[in-house]
Amino acid sequence: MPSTGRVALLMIDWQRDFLDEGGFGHCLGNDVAPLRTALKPAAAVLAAARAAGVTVVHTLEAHTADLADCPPAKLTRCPAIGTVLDAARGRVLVAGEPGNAIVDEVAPVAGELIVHKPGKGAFFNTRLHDELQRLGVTHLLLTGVTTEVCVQTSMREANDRGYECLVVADATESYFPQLKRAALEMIVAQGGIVGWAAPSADVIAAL
Ligand code: TIU
Repeated sequence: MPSTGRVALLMIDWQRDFLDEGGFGHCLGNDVAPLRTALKPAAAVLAAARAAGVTVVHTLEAHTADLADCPPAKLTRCPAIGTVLDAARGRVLVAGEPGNAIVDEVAPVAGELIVHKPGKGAFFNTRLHDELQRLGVTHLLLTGVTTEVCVQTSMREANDRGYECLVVADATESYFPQLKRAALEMIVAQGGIVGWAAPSADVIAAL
């Protein structure tokens, strides 16, 4: 374990769009209930990271109001983006809308970094790499949703940028249990080709 100053915790896309009934994830045809099972371990890792003085970064899959940062192919395949499915939730995957908020269980506190990302990966068209470099971060812990989409994409991007990465296995979840299993397997295969996975209890003990 490196000194805590070199570690950052990435909390990936814990937003209502993916966790709530009636949100974006639900409108894609998914049962959203399984995602909530990872919230308790994620909240525990978040609390331990805060207590240890680890840098905390929250990402959101969030577009600008004019959708200028949304690639046309993404919009074609997900035409719900930018529309209102439910007035209480506002526009889907648009920054600042109520549905784009992080759920209460893992809500950011003052001083934590919040990164809006237009893609699935946290490094594409964001300031994340620059911020982490500025802070001297070399090692990343990842929690979030969904495992095989935004978490895995972010971890692969981080791996290619030279970060040592570990995904917290019970603090990430997918709409598809078999895809979560496969994503975790492919990350650690071949001697950690993308990085490592460990249960929250081990990560908390190490912090
Ligand atoms: N659909 C799905 O599984 N995920 C996403 O669209 N975004 C994230 O994973 N955050």
